Amino acid sequence: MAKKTELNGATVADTFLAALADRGIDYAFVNAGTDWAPVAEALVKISETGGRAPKFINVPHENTAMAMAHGYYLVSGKMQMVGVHNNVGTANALCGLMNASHDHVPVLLVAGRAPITEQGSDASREVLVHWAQENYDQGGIVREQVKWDYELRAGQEVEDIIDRALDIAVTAPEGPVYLMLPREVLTAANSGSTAKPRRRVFGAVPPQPNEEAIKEVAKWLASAKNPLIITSVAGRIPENIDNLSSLAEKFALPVAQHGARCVNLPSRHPMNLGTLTDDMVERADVILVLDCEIPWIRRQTGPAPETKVIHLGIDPLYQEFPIRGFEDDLAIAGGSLTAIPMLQDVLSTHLSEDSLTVAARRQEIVQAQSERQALLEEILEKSRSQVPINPVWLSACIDAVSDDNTVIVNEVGLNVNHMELNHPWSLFVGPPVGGLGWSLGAGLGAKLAAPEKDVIVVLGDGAYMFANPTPSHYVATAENLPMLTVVINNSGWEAIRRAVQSVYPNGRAISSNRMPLVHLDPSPAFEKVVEASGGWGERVTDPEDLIPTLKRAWEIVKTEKRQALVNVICG
Ligand SMILES: Cc1ncc(C[n+]2csc(CCOP(=O)(O)OP(=O)(O)O)c2C)c(N)n1
Ligand SMILES: [Mg+2]
Repeated sequence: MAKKTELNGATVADTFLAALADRGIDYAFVNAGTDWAPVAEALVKISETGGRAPKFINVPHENTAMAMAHGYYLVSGKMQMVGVHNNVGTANALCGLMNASHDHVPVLLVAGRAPITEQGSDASREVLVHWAQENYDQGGIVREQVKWDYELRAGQEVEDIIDRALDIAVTAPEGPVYLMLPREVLTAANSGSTAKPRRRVFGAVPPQPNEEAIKEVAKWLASAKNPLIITSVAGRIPENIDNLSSLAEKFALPVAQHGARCVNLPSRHPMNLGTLTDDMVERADVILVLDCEIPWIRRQTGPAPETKVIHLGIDPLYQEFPIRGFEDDLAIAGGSLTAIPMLQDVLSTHLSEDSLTVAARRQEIVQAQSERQALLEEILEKSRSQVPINPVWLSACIDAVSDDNTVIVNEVGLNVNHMELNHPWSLFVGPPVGGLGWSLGAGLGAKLAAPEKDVIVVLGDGAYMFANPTPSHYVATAENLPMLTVVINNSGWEAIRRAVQSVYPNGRAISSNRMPLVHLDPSPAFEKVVEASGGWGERVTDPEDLIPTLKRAWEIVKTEKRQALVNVICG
């Protein structure tokens, strides 16, 4: 006869939930399985007895759940939990996990385990799948993408295990951690009915840059004629936007962005050169690569041999990449939050902001910026009436209907050079590993973290189909998270067409009538998919209709609190 599971006394599951809530895990984005039975039981007990637990949100795809935790963190800086079903749920979460890992986003990913006993406990195996759902090494599925993985064992203090997981996840470089919970352990009685409190702040203080090394950088920058700062994510730390603005402005140090995933400088900052171009790299005599994984594309460009190159970041060598061969004269491990003001202080002792060098450079940059602006306007003018709609025009239209309260989550296709983005929350771009299907979930997480903000997700037609649209639209309605989705629909995978063109510029595929592997036609009526969850959808083909349709969609999102989708037929 099996032992009776605990009905009234405290179980490990109760303590687990209370400990999470006490540690600031407000949400659990969960896609459950048979392994989650003890948690379902504990949640009801907790609600009846006034206990504490994160709010559980049912998310009908693991990738979406991962992306929700990801988006939530980007907007709030607060780590959350994702719950999945043993090995199979873990497999489905893996792409989202890679996105979090390479974007340095901490997430507590919790997976059940198939019951480890065949008999002898109420938690023992009761369905066929429990045999095949046990892996020899379940943690091995995720080990390359997480900073820590562990299985909670019988008799262990659950709070200590959670604390260890959270400490590791939030310590820079941040990243996901993986905890497995066997059903037998969760159902076991736990004598301590209240979770042990947490005494100190989470994680370790990030490494500080070496002062001597910063002095060296300041010396090089002070004597540079054409210095250049390249970044992709410095602005992920909101204070960095002001600090970098001040450093760049004071000493006329231009900033270009390569693979920017956030706002690093306000768009109209005089030193913001926008997207990096090859000639900027080739012309510079000192380059500071600041919080940037991929500063340029090596097969295409690179600094001159005498150019001094500095890489600065928490891990300036990006050891997560097996190969990364960007040259440098100095690599400095340290947090940019400290490094930027430190550099500004030291640079002030070498270079006066009123010096002739700085004044001349400022003048030159002002001139170059006005030429750049004129060119951008010319490009925009040409795109304005093109059919099918040009993504440049779409970017400008999205900009036109956005304001300081807008959060843009972009997976594929926006041209930020045609937009004005000024705040830390104005833009979040998909992770560098590019596991498609991220942005709908990330947008939902962003909206949950900042319900007062207006969230717009912009993604390609390919990305939309990767993003589990039915689960995502379902969550938007079920959890009251209305947002606007804009699909840049070119009926295919333009990225693949570009790759073929790049590798075989004179090849057969590029001149064939229909290139293989790139077409997604007939294109589905995505505007109807959102209707299935009570949303509003519209398709736009005429560039003149774009702004009015986007405005109408926003109106529905903001006043009716209904999600909306605009399917933009693009070239
Ligand atoms: C999970 C995943 N599978 C496949 C790819 C390879 N891939 C990169 S871009 C791309 C096409 C994206 O299509 P879409 O969103 O329509 O953007 P477009 O290329 O048309 O601009 C694909 C399939 C990927 N990055 N991630
Ligand atoms: Mg496409």
